[in-house]
Amino acid sequence: MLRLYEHPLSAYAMKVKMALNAKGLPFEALIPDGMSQGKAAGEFVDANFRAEVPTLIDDDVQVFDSTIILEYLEDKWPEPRLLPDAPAERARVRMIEDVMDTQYEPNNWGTMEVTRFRRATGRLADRLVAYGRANIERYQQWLDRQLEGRRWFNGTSFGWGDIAVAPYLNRSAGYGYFPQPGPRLAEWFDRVNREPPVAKVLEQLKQTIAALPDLAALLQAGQIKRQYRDHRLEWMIAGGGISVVQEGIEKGTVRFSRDVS
Ligand SMILES: N[C@@H](CCC(=O)N[C@@H](CS)C(=O)NCC(=O)O)C(=O)O
Repeated sequence: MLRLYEHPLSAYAMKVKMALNAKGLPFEALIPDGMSQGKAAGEFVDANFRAEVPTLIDDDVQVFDSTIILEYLEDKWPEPRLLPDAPAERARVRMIEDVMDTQYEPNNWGTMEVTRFRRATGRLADRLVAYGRANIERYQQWLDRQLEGRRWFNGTSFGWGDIAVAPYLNRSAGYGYFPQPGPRLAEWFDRVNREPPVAKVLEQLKQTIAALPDLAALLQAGQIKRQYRDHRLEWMIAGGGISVVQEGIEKGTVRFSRDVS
């Protein structure tokens, strides 16, 4: 059976689980031990030296990165097709996915760093939260425009384009940032969340959020060391939180990406 190293809060992992569900592929979901401290080891790290979820193991095939995993699934199990047929439509969907993975996502991540991990207080916390919120609103307006004349991000039916957006919007909704009612995005959001491959993953997300421990306390106690990487690190600096990065390095609560050994 397919094995997926994942975490229920990871929007990247949610993309893959939604695609696996949409294709009707059974899989075993595993949460890597030691990941939150940057101490993961074993089969997971053997398959992905970056030690990031999602990572898929299919017998002797090891695939990391959510986009590449979706491509692998589509190549190996082409039916039901998740990408649209026309080259221009495929390119459009892939651009939406890239924007969500790299530019939208850090706003969710940064909001969590401040609100759940309490990386900042007072004026700095307010500034960082406002920065994330303003960006999310702007990207949601952009997403709304992408739906002009379309029922789904994928085109005429649910597919890859919708799987690329749904996890991130649901993570934002967890902070109270719902698409504004009325326009296309809000209607799409209700529609996509009722799709069975999506709904199943959202149920797991809901249960995980409801049972979250005090993450800031675990961070302070040295039990969590967070990965600050590329777009996320840039978010923290551009949003005005360079002191958060500096303090995290000094206190050992921030780490950078793992290199190949
Ligand atoms: N580009 C990767 C990004 C994956 C990623 O950043 N995953 C995070 C969780 S959301 C992770 O595993 N970080 C490593 C860690 O926290 O130790 C993808 O699309 O799969």
